[in-house]
Amino acid sequence: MVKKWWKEAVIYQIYPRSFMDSNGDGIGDLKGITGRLDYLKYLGIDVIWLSPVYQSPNDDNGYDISDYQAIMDEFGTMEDFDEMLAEAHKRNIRIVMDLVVNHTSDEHRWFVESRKSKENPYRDYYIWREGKEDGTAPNNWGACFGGSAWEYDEETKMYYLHMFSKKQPDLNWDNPKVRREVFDMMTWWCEKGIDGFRMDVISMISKTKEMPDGEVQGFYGNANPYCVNGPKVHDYLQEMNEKVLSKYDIMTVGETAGVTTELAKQYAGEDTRELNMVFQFEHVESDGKYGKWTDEKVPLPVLKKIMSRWQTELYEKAWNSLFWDNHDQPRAVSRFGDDRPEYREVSAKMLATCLHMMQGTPYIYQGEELGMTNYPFRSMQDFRDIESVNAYREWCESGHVSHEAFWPCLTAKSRDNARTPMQWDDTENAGFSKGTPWIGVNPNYKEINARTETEDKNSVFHYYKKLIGLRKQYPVIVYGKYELLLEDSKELFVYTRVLEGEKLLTVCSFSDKEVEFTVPEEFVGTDCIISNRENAYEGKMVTLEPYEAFVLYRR
Ligand code: TEU
Ligand code: CA
Repeated sequence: MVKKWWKEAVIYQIYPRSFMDSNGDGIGDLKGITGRLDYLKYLGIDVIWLSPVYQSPNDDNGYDISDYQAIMDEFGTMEDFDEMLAEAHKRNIRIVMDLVVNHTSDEHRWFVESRKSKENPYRDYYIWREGKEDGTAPNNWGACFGGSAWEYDEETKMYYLHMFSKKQPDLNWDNPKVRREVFDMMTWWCEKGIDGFRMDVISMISKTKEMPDGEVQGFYGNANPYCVNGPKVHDYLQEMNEKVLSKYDIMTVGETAGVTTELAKQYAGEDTRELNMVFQFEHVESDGKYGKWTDEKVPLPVLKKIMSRWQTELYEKAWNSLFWDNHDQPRAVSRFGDDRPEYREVSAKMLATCLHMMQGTPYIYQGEELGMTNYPFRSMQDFRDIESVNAYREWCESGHVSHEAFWPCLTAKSRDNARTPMQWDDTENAGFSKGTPWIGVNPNYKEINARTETEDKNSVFHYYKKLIGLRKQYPVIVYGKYELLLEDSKELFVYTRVLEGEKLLTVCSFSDKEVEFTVPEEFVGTDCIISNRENAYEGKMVTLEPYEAFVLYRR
């Protein structure tokens, strides 16, 4: 397998709004990030993925961009950005930018022009259609954040397409001028010295020409067959690669909603000249009662099957990313582990072990390294996220589902779980801000915070630090071949990795009870390189404690 720096790296995602507020306005900012780079260096990560910091009216917290070459006022200035980049590079930390080019904000200059008239030179930068004869939307497609995917515009009496909120109109990638503008803008950032792009919903940039009604699911028709993995997506990515990406030593990761292992071999193939790796979503989207809203846990055998398929099918063909959570997902320990006080730390460490010993580039979402948990929401007033707010309106206030039935699902899955402020210490507002934070701080910050954990060698933080170190030390963790053991076990996730003469065995219990486990013969008496239990494993027959995890290594 070809060696690459980005295959060996560990990436840390920062959601700037919630990371660190330097000036007391309650909103995280760039200076705040710069001030915490030493913390990230100490943790040992190599790359930061920075969620959007561009100018934005914040309908979707920066994923609605009104100027790609300016910094959001609340986050600081371009000078602050340059300083952050320089300080990161001094510490050998690279910065990967979020590239949101499936859509812009409706306040972007291109869209302001586009909606003015049918003849405007920017008209064709977006996707405009006439309504049906009776004046209703061109088709029945629903948007990801609720409502129709079409918005009527008075000015020209036509509809524009928005797959997300109505303040996020989709760009028309079939227009070569749009592609040129985007590639020029990317080049500008590359020339500045950034180290890569995480590409927001990049699998959605190409739409079919025909736009028929979609199959009704919930309240609207499903647009995905016409908008996800569309007819020209690979052409456009190859063009982007040729014109921009191939000219720089950068890394790229595509947020490829709807990707399969087959498609990943094209998006992130070893030699397909598109992207370096993808985010796949099968393991975080295999649940749902009301659309994505559910309070049920994915059964372990299902989870193992999905993760293992990605491990084996991409081996030596394409590269994958590894993640349990991000700014769109609930907290890992609350969702896949057990956030009850007695199990929170041990299960957070177990989940980290399970993920970091796999093949792929691991991503740590801010606060995951502390075992931060979901937020105890009390009322709708606590929510900030447009998706959560709209969902409550669409499912509950409309009378489709009772509050009692929907509430546990909403609170379990809301994106706001991930967006509460980073917990730095046990002072007011968890040390995040001297003002009033834009979103509530999780009340558990007195116990769960970076200061306490950096001082305690047995903390979740130090466990992550150790896992990152192991990845640097053992090539088998990066390049080894994966094999799942005990496929049908409902409690244990066990797998091996093999590279030349080296072999790893990873054993993780997802159970809150004791589980018996027999160590495979070839690993009896070998080295335990990490364990989340005080008296590490010994012998052949093992009684695993709740959420126990360990890794054995042999030559
Ligand atoms: O998310 C893309 C996406 O597919 C989301 O619909 C995701 O599945 C959903 O948020 C889960 O509830 C990206 C960004 O990561 C997200 O923050 C943005 O809101 C979205 O694109 C629009 O830019
Ligand atoms: Ca601030």
